[in-house]
Amino acid sequence: MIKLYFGPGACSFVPHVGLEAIKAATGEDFESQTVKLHKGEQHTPEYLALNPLGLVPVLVVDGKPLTQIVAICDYLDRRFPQAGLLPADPWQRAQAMSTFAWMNNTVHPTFTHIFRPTKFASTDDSQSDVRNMAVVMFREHLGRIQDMTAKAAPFLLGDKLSFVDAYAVVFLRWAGLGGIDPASLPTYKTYAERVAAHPAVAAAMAREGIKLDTWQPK
Ligand SMILES: N[C@@H](CCC(=O)N[C@@H](CS)C(=O)NCC(=O)O)C(=O)O
Repeated sequence: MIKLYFGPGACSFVPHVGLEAIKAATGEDFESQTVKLHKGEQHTPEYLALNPLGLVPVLVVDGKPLTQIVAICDYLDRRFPQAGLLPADPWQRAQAMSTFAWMNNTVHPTFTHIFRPTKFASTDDSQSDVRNMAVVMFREHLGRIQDMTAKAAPFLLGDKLSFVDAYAVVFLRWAGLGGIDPASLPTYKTYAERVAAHPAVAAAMAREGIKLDTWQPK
């Protein structure tokens, strides 16, 4: 049995979408458990036993925990290749992993500096500086993703939904929360609306109780 621990709207959305796509393609069902990050549920002894880093996602497979999005998604794709969540061709797969790794190790941590500047600086002024710099960097990363979405056909890797599409949706949602108007990224926004309409993405959004549009003008 497979079980996903996820935080609504968090990066755990990426494997969550994958599990929905796998269910649709293979019939393999999964269990899920919400971790309320704002309530600190990631720091309970029970959760830390699964992931000592106190982060979502965790995928538990037959009672054994697996952490880190890239590792979880690689595992899911190798176990359920029928879902087509990553390319089968070695070169195309490596190219997809290159984008996926960049999203996970660069774009994602940039947003962490916006959302939790207290992790990176100790005074109000320095935290505000960290946040402002990170907004500029995050906007640049989103511009790079928008360039990719301009070539999406209809998804980033071609005709099949993949993990990088799910990550792209996460980032556009975070952009709105970080004060970046998604209307300033029109091609990306149109692409994300298309991805959000995919049944696997819509099912994961419904379970998490989230919407694509998070932007609130001041
Ligand atoms: N590199 C990790 C990043 C995981 C991560 O940053 N998770 C965030 C949510 S997007 C989290 O659990 N944050 C909780 C906290 O910081 O307390 C992965 O790929 O799984």
